[in-house]
Amino acid sequence: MEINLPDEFITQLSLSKRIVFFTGAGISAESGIPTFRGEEGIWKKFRPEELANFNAFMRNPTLVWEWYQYRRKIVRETTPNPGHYAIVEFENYFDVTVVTQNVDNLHKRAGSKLVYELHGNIEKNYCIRCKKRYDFIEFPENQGAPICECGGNIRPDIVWFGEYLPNDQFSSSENAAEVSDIFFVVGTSSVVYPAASITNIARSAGSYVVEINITETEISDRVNLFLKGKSGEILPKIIELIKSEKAKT
Ligand code: BV8
Ligand code: ZN
Repeated sequence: MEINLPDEFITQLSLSKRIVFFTGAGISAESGIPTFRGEEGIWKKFRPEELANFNAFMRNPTLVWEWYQYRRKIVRETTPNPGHYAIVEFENYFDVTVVTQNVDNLHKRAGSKLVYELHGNIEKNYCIRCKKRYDFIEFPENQGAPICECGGNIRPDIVWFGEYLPNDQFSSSENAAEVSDIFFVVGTSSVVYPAASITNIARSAGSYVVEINITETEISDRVNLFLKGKSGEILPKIIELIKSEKAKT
């Protein structure tokens, strides 16, 4: 697939030091993980209000727990794709921060060193009563929602609708956006807040905002550069370009 990268972008890359990648479900689509709002999106089958919120969990812990077990299984059967690995390669040339809305752990599995997880991580869990952690545990299949030794329900450490984002992750992400030279928005519909407000911070701070998506989104008319296509194809192309430019110097 031919991707034309404008000279302005190539110049911007040569002048930049700090890069932020703000990613959503689209970057994991080529790993086989369904997105939320696309044609094959999981919200098509399950309504978020019914599952991704605390009341739904308290009403029916087993239904919500099994949904996350189903998604954990998908995540564990997938691997990072060339898009994730290209972002790791950027670390050879730039100071890179990844700010992800994804809970699939794929950026860390690909080897990214600095990843802020705004919506949590599907491999992490905690007891709602005593807050005991139950991270990276293989829970038995179809045993219903697990109960902590204190008797409390164990829940996924994921930010549900109506819940606050982890303060440290969010404020560190805002700071990284503020000082970024280039801010990539990759594979997100940018409809979920307050995560999507990070892009506004980058734009107001004067970062060069590049959106990579297979289709236009509601922010596409407000970015410096919109690259239409799959992130697993575009990001490796940009790395190739960087390597060839570096080889000239
Ligand atoms: C909160 C659940 C109180 C876990 C998720 C304004 C301010 C604050 C809150 C709100 C607000 N307005 C509305 C709200 C409420 C709500 C919200 O934003 N609702 C939206 C839907 C209108 N926000 C909240 O409830 C948040 N908390 O508000 O607390 C508060 C109030 C004030 C201030 C602070 C706090 C909590 C939000 C987190 C909810 N958790 N998930 C789970 O099961 O995962 S949201 C869910 O959407 C996922 O976490 C996901 O990360 C997130 C974003 O989705 P995307 O990643 O963008 O995925 P999507 O499918 O939408 O898009 C994929 C894109 O990829 C598409 O554009 C597609 O074209 C593209 N693509 C596909 N393939 C490729 C590709 N691109 C490139 N290459 C490809 N190959
Ligand atoms: Zn407990």
